[in-house]
Amino acid sequence: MSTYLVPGQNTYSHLTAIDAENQIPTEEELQAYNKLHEKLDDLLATLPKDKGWRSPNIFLHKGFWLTPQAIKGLLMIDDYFHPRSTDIFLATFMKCGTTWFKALMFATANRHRYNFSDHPLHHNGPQSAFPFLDSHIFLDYPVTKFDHLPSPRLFATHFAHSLLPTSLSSPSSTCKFVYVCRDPKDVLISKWLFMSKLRSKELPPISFNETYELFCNGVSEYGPFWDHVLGYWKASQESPEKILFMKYEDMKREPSVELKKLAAFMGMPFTAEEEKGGVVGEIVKLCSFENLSNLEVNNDGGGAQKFTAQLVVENRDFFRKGKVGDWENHLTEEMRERIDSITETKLKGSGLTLGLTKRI
Ligand code: PAP
Repeated sequence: MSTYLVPGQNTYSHLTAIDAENQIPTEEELQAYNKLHEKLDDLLATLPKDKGWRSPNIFLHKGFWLTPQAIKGLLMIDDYFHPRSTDIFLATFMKCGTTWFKALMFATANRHRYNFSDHPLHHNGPQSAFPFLDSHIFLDYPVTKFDHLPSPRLFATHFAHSLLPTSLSSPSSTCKFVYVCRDPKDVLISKWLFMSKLRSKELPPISFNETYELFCNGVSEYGPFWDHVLGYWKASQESPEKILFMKYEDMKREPSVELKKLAAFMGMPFTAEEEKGGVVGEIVKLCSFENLSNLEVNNDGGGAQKFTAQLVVENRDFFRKGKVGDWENHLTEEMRERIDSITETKLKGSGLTLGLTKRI
């Protein structure tokens, strides 16, 4: 059974999406479910594969490296997800700020409902603020339906823009996307440490040098990193009213300015009164690394987020340092140069610059 925070009531509550044990699928649903798995097996048999960071293999599907579970999620989204015109997505490559922006978007969207002195984010990990569509879609057997969620619904995804179904990405769709990117050098360090923790104990450990090579070659869950960023960057240039392109580093540097941009884009701008009353500052403080990472639920309290039947991640694993430039403690000058040069080459002519900070 999957749970996530549901706004719209006097206080927060958990929604039971579909109780897997109580739900009896119809014969038709069962057939469709089995067919989808056959399709998945057939597809996997044809795709190039390479080494996964957490699991044995990842597969190259339509230009992006995905786990079999992620490909299943994609097929299920194609078949079962019904977008609403008011849906807002948080799209990120892994370790670019999902946890932080989930908290910021949830707190912003629900600022009239909750008191900052006793907020749902004090008692629930930010990852549970709203569904991670890529895996939540199949968390409840045979499929999770999100019809109970009040509009505007919030979802998170790691899928590249070109992988999204046309119902979400076509010019006629009015769904909005907030895309967050980050210096790939910090992403690499954060992802390697995170994935090493989650890596199956039955597999041999994966060394940093190995993941560094894989990352540079684009072989990384949901990657290549640079193609992921560029896909959303180009789409945001074409449809700025639909895609807001943000950077982790900008949010760190000027959180109030960036949060105001975010709220306005979500269609929930702060009023002059709210600004005067300090609401922007309250949200920034509530969602800050210092505040969230010290809460019991994100610390020793044992809070966890279930992604799939096999993958449950402790809340504390989503908080490490929360800093810009931690790569300096891990990369040699040669490694820095190589990643920066890939970034420069890949982004050339796009108008986007990313993470070309030299060692100070
Ligand atoms: P995900 O893609 O697996 O969901 P995501 O939340 O994007 O992970 O990334 C986690 C990173 O964000 C961690 O970075 P680090 O390893 O470099 O430290 C984590 O510390 C950081 N992070 C989590 N919450 C916050 C926050 N409130 N403010 C700033 N950074 C944060």
